[in-house]
Amino acid sequence: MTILISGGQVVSPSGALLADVLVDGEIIAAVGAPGTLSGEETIDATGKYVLPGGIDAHTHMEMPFGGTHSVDTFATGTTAAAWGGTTTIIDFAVQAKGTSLLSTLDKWHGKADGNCAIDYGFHMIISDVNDQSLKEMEACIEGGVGSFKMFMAYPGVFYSTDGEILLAMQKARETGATIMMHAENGIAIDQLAAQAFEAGKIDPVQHGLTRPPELEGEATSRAIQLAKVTGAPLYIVHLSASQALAAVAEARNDGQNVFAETCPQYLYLSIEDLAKPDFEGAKYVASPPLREKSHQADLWRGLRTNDLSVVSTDHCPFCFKDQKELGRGDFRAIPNGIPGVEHRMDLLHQGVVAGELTLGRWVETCSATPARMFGLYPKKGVIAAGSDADIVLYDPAATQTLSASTHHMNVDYSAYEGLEITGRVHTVLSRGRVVVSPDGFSGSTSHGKFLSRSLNQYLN
Ligand code: DUC
Ligand code: ZN
Ligand code: ZN
Ligand code: ZN
Repeated sequence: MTILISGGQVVSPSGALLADVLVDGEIIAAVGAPGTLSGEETIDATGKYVLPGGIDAHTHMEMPFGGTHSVDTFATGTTAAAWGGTTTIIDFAVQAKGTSLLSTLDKWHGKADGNCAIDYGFHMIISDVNDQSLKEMEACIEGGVGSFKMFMAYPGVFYSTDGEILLAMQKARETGATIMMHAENGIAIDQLAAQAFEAGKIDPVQHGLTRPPELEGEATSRAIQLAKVTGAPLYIVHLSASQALAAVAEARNDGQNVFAETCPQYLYLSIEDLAKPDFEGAKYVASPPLREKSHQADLWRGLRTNDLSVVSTDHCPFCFKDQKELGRGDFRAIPNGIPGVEHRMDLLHQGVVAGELTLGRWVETCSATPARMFGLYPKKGVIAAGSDADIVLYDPAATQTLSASTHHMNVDYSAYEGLEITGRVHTVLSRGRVVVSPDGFSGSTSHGKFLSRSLNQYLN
């Protein structure tokens, strides 16, 4: 069956252009001047943007953390993603200490395969660096997982020493893999957190106060130096602080292969949210923590100048009731994470409305660049003949109010409760199938396919 998407403005990193898009089965067959193509069915996109489907390169569905697990399953989380105009996620398989990377990958396939509404891939979290893990990095790459996250935070859990990071980076250099880094100095942070707790400071805001931005800046700089020594490409995940951004910008100016992502929560929320009374602040506990508002302008600028190349959500939902509440009495026990997979396209479109980003940059940071960074281009990330028909019709004139009462994520609160947004997803196609329309969700949680990715296409 062919579908013509007619009359819309097709948006790419170079801007917006009136064009028609012809979909044939799962693939885009042609992009042509208005009125030059025809299809068996037509979707009228007049007044809408026609975007390549969003790619959220950082999500955590069903992730074990601190004795509990994130509450979106692959089924609920990918359905919510589709509602918000995201047609691909890259989630993280998490190696537990004492287990192998390959058994971890099998385990994550077991959770996701057959249970996703949109296409999905995996990164691998390495938390046990040993000869077997290093060897198995090669098999992961063969299996379409060529990006590996490591942690400079969480001593005793996910943490790797500088020596371990060096070894994994050497392997990345050898194989073309990308090392993704959670850059916070966890050794120092754990001391500060213990001191605060012993002084009777137990509220959620302490989570932010004991993880100062300087310790993100320091870890980011250290990761950059380790990457330089080894020659490995480095991707800093969830960058939140001006200090870390400055380190990334300097490395990029020096010609190093360093990339970074930020997340909507760091652009819109702040430590003032963490300081909300009556334990409300727990809703905003994530790591790195929400910062002073003064960091936000730097992050928007970083997105404009490409020192920040990607916007991902770090979607990691824990319910307020019974999960965030585990940390009443000790902020250190609040599970870390903020839900957001549904709202990334909207929140960044709001940046366009506010004059922070161009339309082209919106699509570039939310779709085209993550596709290239993680080996999915041009199957994903672009509206062009031959690409998968992952297409979003976005209505820039519609308005909406974000709320837990209307979102589709399986979590009992919204970090953006009451926020008014100009713009709204109208229709979403995943590989040619209409999965969201004004009539509602018409997809299926068996539709999504595993994406075996190639290596970072900026470098390989
Ligand atoms: N880092 C993440 O990327 N996600 C959840 C928790 C964390 O520390
Ligand atoms: Zn599989
Ligand atoms: Zn992290
Ligand atoms: Zn994460």
